[in-house]
Amino acid sequence: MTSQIGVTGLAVMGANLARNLARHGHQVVLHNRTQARTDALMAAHGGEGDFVPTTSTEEFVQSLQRPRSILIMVQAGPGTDAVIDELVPLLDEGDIVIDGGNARYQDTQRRTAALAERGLHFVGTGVSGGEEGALNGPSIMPGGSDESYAIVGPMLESIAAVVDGTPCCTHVGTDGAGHFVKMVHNGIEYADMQLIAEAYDLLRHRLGLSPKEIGDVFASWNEGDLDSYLIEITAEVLRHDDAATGKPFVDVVLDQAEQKGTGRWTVQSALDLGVPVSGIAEAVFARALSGHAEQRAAAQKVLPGPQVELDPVEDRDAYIEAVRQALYASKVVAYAQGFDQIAAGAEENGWTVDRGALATIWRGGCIIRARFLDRIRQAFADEPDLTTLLTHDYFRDAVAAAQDGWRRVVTDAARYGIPAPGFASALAYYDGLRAERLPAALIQGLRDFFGAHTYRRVDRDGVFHTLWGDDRREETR
Ligand code: NBP
Repeated sequence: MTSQIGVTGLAVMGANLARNLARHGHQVVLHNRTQARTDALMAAHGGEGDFVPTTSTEEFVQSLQRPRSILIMVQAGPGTDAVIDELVPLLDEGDIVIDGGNARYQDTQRRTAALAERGLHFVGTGVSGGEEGALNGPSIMPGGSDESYAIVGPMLESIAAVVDGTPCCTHVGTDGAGHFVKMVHNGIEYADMQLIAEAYDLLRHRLGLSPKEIGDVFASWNEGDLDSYLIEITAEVLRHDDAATGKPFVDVVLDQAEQKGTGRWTVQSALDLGVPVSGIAEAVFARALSGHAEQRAAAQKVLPGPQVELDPVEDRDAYIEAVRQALYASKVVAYAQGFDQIAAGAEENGWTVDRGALATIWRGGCIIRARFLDRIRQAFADEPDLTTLLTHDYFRDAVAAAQDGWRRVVTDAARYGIPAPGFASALAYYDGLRAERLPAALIQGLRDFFGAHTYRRVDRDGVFHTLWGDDRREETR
């Protein structure tokens, strides 16, 4: 299906999405605050399709047929509000404003409500895949009303990545749902990268492999269950040598990971929802720790590590397999936690989010694309109300099979003082989930002791308090 759309914001993402839309036969009306970007796009790629460049917001809006579909691709936050404020007075009832930036989902809820008051549709849309995906097929997560999806959905589906004949674009839910799931997607991406980094670190510092050798290990893992974009590019980055020094590239990069904020938002939201996304949180905190250069420099000088010699690893291949198992099992935990957060967010906000459909559209186009997501899609197809991915037959058996290696690696990391917070916390989560009794009972006792916070009993209904400062009689509250 071909139609017309306006794109405002022609930096790297907007320009590439505009080109992708034009290549799929849609007429694309172009606008950017600074005219030079529109001119540059026309000069370099104007011949690729049916573009209509405009020089002002008024001309942009007037060039679009009603109901208008307008995609905003500007810097998230105040930039998006500034563009909306400029556009809205010029729009007519029924027009659709799509925000493809990395907006906070609460901002999207606010904007949806404000535009609805003026009879306008707002479609907060997650877009993943970076620059390359925007041009050749991203994974697209639109929110908004059914009515607006009926109009813009086919256009967005036409430019999305395609896996097994299915476009990587689905109507996620109303108002902020699209940006919420994009946020969690990014959180999962943080966890994925942290786990990959821990696997690398163990192979390097426990086994003594070179970056190139580890790159080969990752390339071989990419042939199996771990087959994914991130594992594939890990092999590439590890095999790369720095042109200036001839050293492994990974050795000349400053070891301080940066972040733009979606990982932090994911954890903040998870805290509000009470969902333990420990894998994502560890990844966000590990990046934060890496950036604390002063503390690290001070600690390196004085904090002793374990006083043990590195035991030689007798079976190198078995150790590599154990690390693969730790990576795989920890990854299942991180994804399970991310999907739990999506379920909780949907419930809290009144969205109907189909987790299987999300796994389906994350199979291609986006940064976390992986063969593994097809298993997740299947799990939710088998059991749409699955409480946790970890109990689905496939993942239960896969993690059980990986358990020995996972435990060995976490033990080893602790013994030799190699930080592996993602592997270790995922294992603690797994053990916490399956434990028959948790020490939470003691915590309840302490809370009752110091604050009369009460507790429930295993053998009787009701709420109880023990008179700790008195004769320790138990009262019913
Ligand atoms: P940037 O995030 O770098 O934003 C640059 C664009 O925003 C330019 O077109 C700029 O106009 C415009 N802009 C700004 Br800044 N303030 C404005 C304002 N007050 N009024 C009007 N326009 C304004 O561009 P990007 O990297 O292409 O990303 C666009 C969006 O897509 C962002 O929200 C980003 O988070 C999201 N996203 C990015 C990726 C990625 O991989 N980069 C992936 C997925 C989503 P100017 O030319 O006049 O300065």
